[in-house]
Amino acid sequence: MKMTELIKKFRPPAFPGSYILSLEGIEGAGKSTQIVKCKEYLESLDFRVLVLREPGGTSFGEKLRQAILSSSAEIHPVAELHLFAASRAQLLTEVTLKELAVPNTIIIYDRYLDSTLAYQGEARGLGFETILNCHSSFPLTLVPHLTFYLDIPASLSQERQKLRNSPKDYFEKQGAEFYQNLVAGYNKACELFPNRIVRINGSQNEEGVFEEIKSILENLIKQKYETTEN
Ligand code: Z5A
Repeated sequence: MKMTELIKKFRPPAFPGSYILSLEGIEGAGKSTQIVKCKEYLESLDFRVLVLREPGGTSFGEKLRQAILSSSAEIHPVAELHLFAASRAQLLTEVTLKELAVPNTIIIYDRYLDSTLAYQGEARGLGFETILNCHSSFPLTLVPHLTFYLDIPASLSQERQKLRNSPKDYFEKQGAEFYQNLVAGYNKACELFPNRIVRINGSQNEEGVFEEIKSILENLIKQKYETTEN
């Protein structure tokens, strides 16, 4: 299927008053840090908030996560793509769609489709069309209502990884070029989905990053109340 036709297939699920958000970015961009802050903030506004991580989030998905991230063998990019898609489909049906049916729920994804576009599509060289074609059947056509892309340069990612000083996983062992390609991949994803993905300057301090995210969340919530009142 052609790219223009393909893109039209991707839509957020329609559950009144409930939303999916996702946070994206290269390693060390600050996704986990900001997710904690978002959850706390949204709960203070009486939303029911669930955080899910990809790959993972179900017992099947966590086994896939372990298999990928601890792999000492090189995994073929097509195999990687299908493993991430399998974990995603399971998480959507086993958890996300059921939980979203409860009104006032916000599900925050720590990585989603844009990670596959950047990692497997760009850095692993499969191309965006291959990734989107693989996701062109339900439930994989579901996308978040809003995605925050925490934009940091590859050099800052390496610095933050060094500071953390933990053993490197499968992807963290890749070289500098891989990280440059990831940044290029995220930039392309932002161009492809300009209404869904909001770019945030992730090089600021934690509070600065959260202030930007919070102001966008405030707008989303305001819209929700305006829609409910009309
Ligand atoms: N992957 C894929 O290839 N395809 C797919 O479709 C999907 C995933 C879904 C999952 O790894 C791997 O799977 C991932 C892509 C691949 N690659 N890797 N590796 P993961 O979930 O284990 O790892 P991660 O998502 O990259 O998490 P991370 O490295 O922990 O990054 P983060 O959550 O964005 O960052 P953080 O933990 O919030 O912060 C990192 C450090 O920086 C920490 O010490 C913080 O205190 C510090 N930090 C955070 N924000 C700031 C600011 N603003 N200033 C200064 N310091 C900060």
